[in-house]
Amino acid sequence: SDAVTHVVSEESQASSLWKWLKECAPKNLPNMHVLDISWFTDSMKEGRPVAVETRHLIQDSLPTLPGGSTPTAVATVSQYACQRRTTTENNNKIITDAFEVLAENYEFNEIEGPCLAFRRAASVLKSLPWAVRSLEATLDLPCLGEHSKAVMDEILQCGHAFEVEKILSDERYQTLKLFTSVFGVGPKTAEKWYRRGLRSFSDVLADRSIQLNRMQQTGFLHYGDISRAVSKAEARALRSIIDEAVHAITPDAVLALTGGFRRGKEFGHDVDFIVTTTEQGKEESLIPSIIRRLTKQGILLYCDYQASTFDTSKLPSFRFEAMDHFAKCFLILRLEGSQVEEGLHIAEGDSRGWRAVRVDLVSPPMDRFAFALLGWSGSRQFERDLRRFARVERHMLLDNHALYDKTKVLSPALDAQQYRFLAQSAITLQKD
Ligand code: 8GT
Ligand code: MN
Repeated sequence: SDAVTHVVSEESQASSLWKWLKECAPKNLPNMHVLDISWFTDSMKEGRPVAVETRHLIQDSLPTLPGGSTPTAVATVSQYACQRRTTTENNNKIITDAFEVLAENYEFNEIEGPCLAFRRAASVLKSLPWAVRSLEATLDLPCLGEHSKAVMDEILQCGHAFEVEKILSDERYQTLKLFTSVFGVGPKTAEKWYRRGLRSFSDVLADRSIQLNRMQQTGFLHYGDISRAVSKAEARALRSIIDEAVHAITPDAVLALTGGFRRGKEFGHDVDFIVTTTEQGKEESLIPSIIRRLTKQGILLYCDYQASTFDTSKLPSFRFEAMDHFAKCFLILRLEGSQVEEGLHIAEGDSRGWRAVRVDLVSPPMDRFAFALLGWSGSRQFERDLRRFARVERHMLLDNHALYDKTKVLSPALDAQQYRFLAQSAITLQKD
């Protein structure tokens, strides 16, 4: 934004920071202060932005070496996703798609270790700005085990891996994949249906002994729409709808887009928002009010509301993979074509003029906003590694509610030390 006056950075090389800034080419770059984190921590201590001193400045680096060549840094790839710069461009899609199939198959078989290992390996390959062409090129990369390397080698040699092809043509895998693609159907339910000999949606719907819950009924009803990706333009339209709703409810509402679209993805499976109010405590009634409003507008097709179970006395939670305690709701909204500037992302020949879209709202109290925003930005691997980095490298505990120093209790609001940690550990949001 051209309104930016101060840019704060930590642990980035002056040269790469300035290169990036110049690429972004904000009009007021000459008037911006480009500052080291010390300016920010000084300001936090003072409780106000302090005057910029020379020691705070990150100076534009010296010119590159004669001949225009820059020294080639030894490109070490971190084992932590939060320390890797990852763009939405995936140069190794053939390999990472294969890894995803293997990971998913392990997930269906409830074998956690190898499942995570393949997800981690895929995440490393997604972060590479180059395409892997030989096994040798991956020698220095972290998180690639024997199994991943064997699969990768086979793909590099013959374009596909036998093990992956076998899974893809496996009836059980295909069926579980199909069933779990329905909103409200997890691996357990899918497995149960498979064991009963059911293989298709019509098998499931014809089986009188199966009682679909409300979520699954909705899942089948809107299957086509929900399994179709949501576009950025549709996400923008939904943002306007939610924005209008929250501000009609309370003028001090705060709305933030999070999830995949916050990372810059072009498409997503849903749209995630954080909604809250600057007045602490007032956020409690916010989601119910939004739901009432959307119902009145006739655009609420499905709603699963979960009230807050947030209790500061019960923190920290040591169950990091668990859901957070904030009030939230999982919605399906009716989005009209007329509301989307670039038109709906629908199948050719679909002339309904509307589609159903999955929307998640989460509502943390304002003093937890930063943690909720970070926790919901994803990707899953990024979040997992950020927590692991906090634990292993910094002896801290991070979840969607707070960051804890294991040796002392920190204040709930983001203080200088916490900010420092977050700035240091999350060099950039992982874009995949
Ligand atoms: P997408 O394009 O497929 O929607 O990709 P995404 O936006 O990255 O995934 P998501 O499933 O919508 O989840 C967004 C992030 O929110 C993930 O990193 C996930 O770990 C985090 N998250 C929480 N709590 C919850 C929750 O209760 N439900 C969901 N769906 N995601 C949650 O921290
Ligand atoms: Mn999402």
